[in-house]
Amino acid sequence: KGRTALIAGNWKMNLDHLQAVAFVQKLHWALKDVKHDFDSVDVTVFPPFTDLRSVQTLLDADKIPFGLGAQDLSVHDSGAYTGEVSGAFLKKLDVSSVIIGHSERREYHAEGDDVVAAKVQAALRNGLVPVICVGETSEDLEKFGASAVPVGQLEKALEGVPAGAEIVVAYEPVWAIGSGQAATPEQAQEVCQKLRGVVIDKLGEAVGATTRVLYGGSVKSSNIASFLREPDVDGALVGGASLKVDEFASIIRYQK
Ligand code: G2H
Repeated sequence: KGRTALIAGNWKMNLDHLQAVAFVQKLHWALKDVKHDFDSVDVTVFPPFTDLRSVQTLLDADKIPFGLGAQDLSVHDSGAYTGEVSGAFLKKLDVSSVIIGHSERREYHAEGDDVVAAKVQAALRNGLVPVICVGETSEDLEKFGASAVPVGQLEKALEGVPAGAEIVVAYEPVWAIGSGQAATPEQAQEVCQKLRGVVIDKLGEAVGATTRVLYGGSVKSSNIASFLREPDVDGALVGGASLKVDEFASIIRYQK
């Protein structure tokens, strides 16, 4: 495929800053033992905001080759927006990427496609790679099939994004999130291929060829290899299984 796999750990609202530091240290050790080759896979962790400074300090001090991501950002860069965190602040903490449009934000915080598109713009404006999440609910699946809703969501998220922009796309069928019921690799491939088609249409052939399209939803060590074998699946956005050191280390060490 020519694209380095990306294993992204979305911790959601789990692990406080002390637990986060201990976790990253343990994970690094678990991977060191087997002389993990970090050239073949990129690892990024997405802790809660309150952990970012501590985790950044640790990654820097111990030269741990994990990327640091955030789970959300404001559409604004600064100002009177109580409770919000700006992309500019994240960038100053060496955060490299930010999850946008996760179904939990869409559902519990009423974030629609307009907000998602504005957040994608805010991320790019601040030099952050947006990890744009799309996916259909089980009702969408019944009514429209698997790909119509995620394709529509991605088209809207990419409106106004300049050709050549660096993005990551994550296909997360809502019915597969935290349910233990992952999509099949074939289902994931079918939708990920269509999503890559959207990236090609909107941002050009070259960006489409290098953009990483991830699968997310009940990924674990026992199914990761089957997803990564698919030609258009370039990695995984991992929730529950990214909170267990041994399990997450096994996912990172997946064998094709
Ligand atoms: C989907 C995924 C991570 P889980 O939300 O983004 O969570 O792996 O727990 O299904």
